[in-house]
Amino acid sequence: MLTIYNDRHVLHQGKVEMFRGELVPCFEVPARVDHVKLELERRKLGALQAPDAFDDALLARVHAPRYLDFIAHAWDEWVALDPANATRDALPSYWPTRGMRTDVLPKSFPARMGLFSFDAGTPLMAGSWAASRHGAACAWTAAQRVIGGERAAFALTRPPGHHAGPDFFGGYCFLNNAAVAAQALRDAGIGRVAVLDVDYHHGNGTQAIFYDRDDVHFASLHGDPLTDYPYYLGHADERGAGRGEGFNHNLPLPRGTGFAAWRAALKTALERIAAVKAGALVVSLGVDTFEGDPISGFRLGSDDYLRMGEDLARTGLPTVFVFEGGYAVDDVGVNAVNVLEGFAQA
Ligand code: Q9C
Ligand code: ZN
Repeated sequence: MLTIYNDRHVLHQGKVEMFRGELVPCFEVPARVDHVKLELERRKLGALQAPDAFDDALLARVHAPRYLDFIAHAWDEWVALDPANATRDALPSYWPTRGMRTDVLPKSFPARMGLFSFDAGTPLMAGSWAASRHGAACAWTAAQRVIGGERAAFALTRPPGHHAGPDFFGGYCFLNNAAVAAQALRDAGIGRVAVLDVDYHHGNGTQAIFYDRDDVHFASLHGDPLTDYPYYLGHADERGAGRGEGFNHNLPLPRGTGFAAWRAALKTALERIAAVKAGALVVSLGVDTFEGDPISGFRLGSDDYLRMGEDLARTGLPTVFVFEGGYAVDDVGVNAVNVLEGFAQA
């Protein structure tokens, strides 16, 4: 499968994230992508291509200008607070809650950092912006290849994207790569695009970006937000708003879900995608549904990812795969590439 890759992802390399009251080493590490790349090369599964030149204005198709402006300059502002910050990752510690103002942009950097985020698990460092925008460029380029006639293309990138919303970061994500790809497919004239999110965690950012739109259908299979991150979104009764009503499809599943039940939910999601007459598919490909994942609760085995790929291929839709989560680092390569191989061989 044609894979769009760039090595700038290593510029984003968090030291620590807040987890249960302490700062612990980051789960989202550069080695995740290295393993996928090695496995693609080992199986000779298609060529690796660099992303095309990318115009940052394309990011403003899915993100708010004041958010992009914040993220692009956040590291410099963090270091300007205190030169000693240069050796520390930036993390938020204050958030506006119900009844507080988000329309007035504070001058204080920590206050803005909280306004534009929703957790303390997403460290930002010197290379986060560069890595994120080159990652978005990979997703955009993968969409361009599919527009150009490829049956499918894979954006092998990190940091992941599906938790990043119109104006917020979180869940290890800053720019929503899948949304950038979906918007690119729309801009090329595909009437309706489906985004299918198979990451263990609900794609709250992608849902938020497209919630009131009927031209991008969002479907997500994920750990039930009653028990799992991101907790405050991803319930089955979130069906879209306004014109977008009926074009948001959440399928929360309990912790411990194995492949048989997961696959039945996938069938339900794919039937709806066919019913809404999507002309292209973007897959948010997280493999943190794996039984060995350290932060997730489903029980998919490595071979199940081959079947997943086969099921996705049977949609017959031009497909952009975008890499998302998956933290069992040694297994991430085999599991992600199994999906791509199952797809390619179906
Ligand atoms: N025990 C992605 O997979 N931490 N992001 C949750 C729960 C945040 C995951 C900890 C997980 C974010 C792209
Ligand atoms: Zn995830």
